[in-house]
Amino acid sequence: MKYSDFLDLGYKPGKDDIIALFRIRPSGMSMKEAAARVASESSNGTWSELPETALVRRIAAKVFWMGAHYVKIAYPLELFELGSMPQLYSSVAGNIFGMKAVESLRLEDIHFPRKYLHSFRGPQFGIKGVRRFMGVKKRPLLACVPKPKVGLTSSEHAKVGYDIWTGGIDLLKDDENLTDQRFNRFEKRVEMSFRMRDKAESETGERKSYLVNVTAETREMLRRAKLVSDIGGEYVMADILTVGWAGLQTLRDECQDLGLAIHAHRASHAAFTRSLEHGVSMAVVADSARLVGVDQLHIGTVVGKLVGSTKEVKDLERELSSEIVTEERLIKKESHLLEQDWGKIKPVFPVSSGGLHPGILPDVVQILGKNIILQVGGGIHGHPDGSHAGARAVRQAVELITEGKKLSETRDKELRVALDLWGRFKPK
Ligand code: CAP
Ligand code: MG
Repeated sequence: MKYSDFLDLGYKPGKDDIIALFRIRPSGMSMKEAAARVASESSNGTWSELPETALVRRIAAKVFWMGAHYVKIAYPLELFELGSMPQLYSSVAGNIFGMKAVESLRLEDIHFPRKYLHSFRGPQFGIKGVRRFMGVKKRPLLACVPKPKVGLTSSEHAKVGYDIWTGGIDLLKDDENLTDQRFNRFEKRVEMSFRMRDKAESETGERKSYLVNVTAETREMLRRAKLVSDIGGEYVMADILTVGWAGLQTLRDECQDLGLAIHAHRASHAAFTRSLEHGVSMAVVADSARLVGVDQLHIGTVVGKLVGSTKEVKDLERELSSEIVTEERLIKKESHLLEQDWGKIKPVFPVSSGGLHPGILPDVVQILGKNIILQVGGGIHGHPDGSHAGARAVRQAVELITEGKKLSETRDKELRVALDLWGRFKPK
């Protein structure tokens, strides 16, 4: 088979095909030539002509649609190993990004057929399950990461937990790079924080939980997850890209047995999602995380400290929480989604985080709706009256937003102080 055999613009994808949408900028050749090379290298071809058997022809990918900048490629299901996220990435997000045939290449979205979808577990709890065990029906769930992100001792960390839980926050969250440092040992932190959690629950009468970062080498990560379950936790948190898809799949299996939900932090994603011309989009990462089965995933804020356009962040919310995603027209330079029926794979709770504070929470809810988790770190601990007051200000803001009122109507001191300090400041 030669490169041109991977182009078939008359092909109609079958119901079992995996479809990938790429943005391609060819290098010194036509779009057709570049697209055929991408289909070849991401399925079963190479630069030299190969003898073709019936099997080789059958599992070859086909470029079946081309626009000015985008192409769609269909991959027969047989090319893939069911239930293996690493193998999917080795194919459709593998060698192709380094091909001399392309100036740049971006994998924008993937459509999965039902057979492939159902070879993965998907979330154990999803949005409804999390709302049920947290006992929060309508308002956004609230999370808070201690700051400094690293640099508190285990007991200081637990004390911050107590302050924010009793201030009205539902979830204490570890930072992505807080794991098991000398000054803040994992086991001690977990033990002390859960003791505080129990105290906060009995004092407030509300359900409280802790997103415990178990990120580590895979076997150690499983050991830490077991510890969380033994102590009565509901969640583990993992930095899904730095532990890798294989590690995450193993953790997902373990969490099924332990009955734990997974909070997914996406640290390092922007290394390959940020360029709109090259790499893998965050939508693909979100799809993959939903398939493997995380229960909550960071998607951005639009108005906070990290990059993410309104369109991109809204698309991520749609991809995570819809049962059926409908395809939209391709828009130049923006992200866009392929059609996807998620079947029995549950929706994932979108987490908006990074530079949030009370004054800009209404903007986030206006963009994403109320079925989200709002995570606030610096915007709580930077409150002039401390973390407890900062937590109260966030809860007061969210109560007003949920009732459809303006923050300026507040009579609460803590919220007033936060609004006077930050107004609608957008951090950078
Ligand atoms: C937020 C955060 C998260 C970012 C990650 C932080 O803290 O805990 O890591 O939100 O980005 O340490 O920066 P602040 P994303 O509330 O203090 O900003 O959510 O986009 O994945
Ligand atoms: Mg962080």
